[in-house]
Amino acid sequence: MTMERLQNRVSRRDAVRLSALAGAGAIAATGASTLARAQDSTPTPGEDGTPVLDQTRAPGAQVPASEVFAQAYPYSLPLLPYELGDLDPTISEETNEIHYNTLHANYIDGLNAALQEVTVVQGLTIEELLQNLALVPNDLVVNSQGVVKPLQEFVATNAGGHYNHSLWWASMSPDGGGEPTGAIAEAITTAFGDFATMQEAFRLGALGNTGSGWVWLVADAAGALTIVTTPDQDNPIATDQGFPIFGIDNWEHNYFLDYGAARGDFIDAWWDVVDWEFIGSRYDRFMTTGSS
Ligand code: MN3
Repeated sequence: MTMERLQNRVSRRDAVRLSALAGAGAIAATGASTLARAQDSTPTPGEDGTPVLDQTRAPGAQVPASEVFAQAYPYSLPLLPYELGDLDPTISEETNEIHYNTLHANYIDGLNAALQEVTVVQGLTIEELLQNLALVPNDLVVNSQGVVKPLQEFVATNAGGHYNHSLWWASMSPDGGGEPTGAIAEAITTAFGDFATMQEAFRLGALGNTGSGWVWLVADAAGALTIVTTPDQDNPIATDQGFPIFGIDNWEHNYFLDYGAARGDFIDAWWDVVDWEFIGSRYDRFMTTGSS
């Protein structure tokens, strides 16, 4: 749907103050009358009455990387155990600087803004939120850039963006590289035959993902591994494609400065910074707890 058509769909009927959405449970219980009363009794902030998301950044908010998947709203950037320049030359400081401080931070700001009034999901971890996106009200809202979308879509994109990038940073180390060991290594051999075949499958997955997106190693409930791709910031948990053990961000912002249009070269080079210790632990934890 074009932006113009989407905006044309914004009518007085849709113009519900976000504060009226203080919990999907309340809305589901009381139905349209609650929304109608809120509309009648409160001024509407958007130009055409569409609620505006207040995207105000909490300055300097960061959480230790080990706690990012246990954190509930408001979400924050994971503190990295390495400097942004430490992954050079595989990924330059300039690329990581924009990626971490601007792009990842923007997803967190967008997510926190979108969930300000949605108390029903504020106690959820980022993983639980992706498993329960249906709890988020689906009324149209407008963000700080003037984009109008259902609130649930804003949350899905920004929650995926936060989760995906948190996993991205955690999956790398300046001391990375080499080959996996332990249970993850055995699972890779079972699924692909050998490590090199899995690497090739990653490259082909990334090249086949012609737009912006991610290529993932996912596990099913029994721990069996496959490679899947997702567009944009979709996360395999939300799209029911398995549990993401790790993924490679193949949006152009992640490689264009360092590799130009050669996405395949970036994927091949990335294995020099992959942190198999983290990934092996994540796989082991998933096999015992079913989560991050
Ligand atoms: Mn990215």
